Amino acid sequence: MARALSGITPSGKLTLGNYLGAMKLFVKMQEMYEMYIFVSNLHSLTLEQEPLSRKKNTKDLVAFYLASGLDINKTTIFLQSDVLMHAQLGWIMQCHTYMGELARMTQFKDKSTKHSDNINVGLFTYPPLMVADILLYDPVYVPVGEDQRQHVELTRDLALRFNNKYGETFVVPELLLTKNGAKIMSLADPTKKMSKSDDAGDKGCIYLLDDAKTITKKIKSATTDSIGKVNFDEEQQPGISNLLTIYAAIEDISIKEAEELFKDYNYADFKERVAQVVVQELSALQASYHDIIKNDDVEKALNNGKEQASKIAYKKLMKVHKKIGLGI
Ligand code: ATP
Ligand code: LTN
Repeated sequence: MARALSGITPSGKLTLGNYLGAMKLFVKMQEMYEMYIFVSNLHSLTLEQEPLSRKKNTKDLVAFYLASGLDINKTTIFLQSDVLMHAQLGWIMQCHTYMGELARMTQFKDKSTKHSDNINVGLFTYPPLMVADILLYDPVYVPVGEDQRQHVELTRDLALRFNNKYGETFVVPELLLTKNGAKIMSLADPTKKMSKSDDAGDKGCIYLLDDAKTITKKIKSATTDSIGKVNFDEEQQPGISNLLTIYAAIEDISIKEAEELFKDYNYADFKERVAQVVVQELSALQASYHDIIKNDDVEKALNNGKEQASKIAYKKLMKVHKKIGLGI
């Protein structure tokens, strides 16, 4: 089975976007690939967050991986900080990356504009750490959203650069765009991505732990348009298109099928129906999340993940050390 690897950063409360766009996809992928899924908590240090909230977001992320259906017999789930080799290969990768390459990264430009009071060096050198996260495990595929494309391209460049300079060391991974998973937009401003670290996002975001009343209220007040017909048209009707995307992703049907289903609905009835399926899906997810927390399943998964991931990462790091002349 080919290997695939991805991670999510515990930078805030998880949203419906993370679930439909990433987690649900990982669950499907574990039937086809040998999956490595981790919590990129070292990356979360680039943005300010209270330690207790980082801790809770981290534990919740693992609990939701499990609640979504990731199975530790098929997927290795681990914390980035539990596998010390990430930081070490990250340093080695920094020393093979040019300033110009990092200065081009649009995520750095976006995040440093958004968080102009905290432009720390880590925000700039984050991509070589992501390169290390990937190359330690030799995955063939890296499923991520469009926003991570540049980072995966850098990973390919560095893998090739390293292999050419020191001899075959890393598998050159391929980007697997998660665009088949849904891209969920903010309910308040459907031209922007629903994002967990968006401070103004509360109204626009459905959080995975929101209760039924809150979810329904948010969906009912989602921004739409004055056209009055349920169509999928991201340009003219971004709000309605977003709700169709959410419905289709939850029901596992195509957007076309969802469009057909609702073609005679008015907006109020359509929103009502979307709210129902979201509430239904998230109630089940939440029930499973609470069981997982209660049974210490997070700790079990992470102990197992740490051990398995460390073995592979250690072997790869030692190979790198040898190639570049560390040690005698
Ligand atoms: P941040 O606000 O910290 O950038 P985020 O909520 O945008 O966080 P990430 O941690 O960057 O999420 O992404 C984790 C995974 O979830 C990625 O694979 C990403 O593509 C996916 N994802 C995040 N938001 C959405 C969304 N709105 N729609 C679809 N997928 C999403
Ligand atoms: N940067 C990613 C999370 C991430 C990741 C990775 C994804 C960190 N390291 C390695 C895939 C592979 C994000 O913020 N979405």
